[in-house]
Amino acid sequence: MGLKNTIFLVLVATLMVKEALATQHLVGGSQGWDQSTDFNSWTSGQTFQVGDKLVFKYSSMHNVVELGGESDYKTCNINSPVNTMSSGNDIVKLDKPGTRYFTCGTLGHCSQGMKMKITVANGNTSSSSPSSSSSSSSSSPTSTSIASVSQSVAYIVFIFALVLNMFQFMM
Ligand SMILES: [Cu+2]
Repeated sequence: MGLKNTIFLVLVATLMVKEALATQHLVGGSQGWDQSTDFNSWTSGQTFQVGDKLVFKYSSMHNVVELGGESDYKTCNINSPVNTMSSGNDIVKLDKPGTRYFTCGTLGHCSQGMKMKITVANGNTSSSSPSSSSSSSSSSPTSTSIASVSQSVAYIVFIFALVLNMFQFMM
């Protein structure tokens, strides 16, 4: 009984830590994916880490084209895209570190500045296998303030769960 509870609580705490570390970035903030949005200033206020997600919200006059590299990005060449999305509510998972390039495929929008370049940092590198011990997820590096705040909340929950279990063993 006690052991089952411990395993359960450790699993819950591990999930919470991982969830707290993954951020969903609403691209462009409240203005969304639009040619009036200043994407340079938006991206400069964000920290992108592996496991995070980008959420593109936009009207039907736009779409999302992921470009393969810097030269296509600079010249607004959308003829060899890596990926194209057009649902109006697209989610892009940042599954590996590196630079990614996005623009809009509507004629003229890229040259009007509707494009962004993001750098994904290798954040939480703990293995994704569910059998990994809880200690691996507690060895994350210190990062931005928002991430570390949510991280410490998750820690408190985790420690609380452990203490709660120790009490159950003593009963
Ligand atoms: Cu557009």
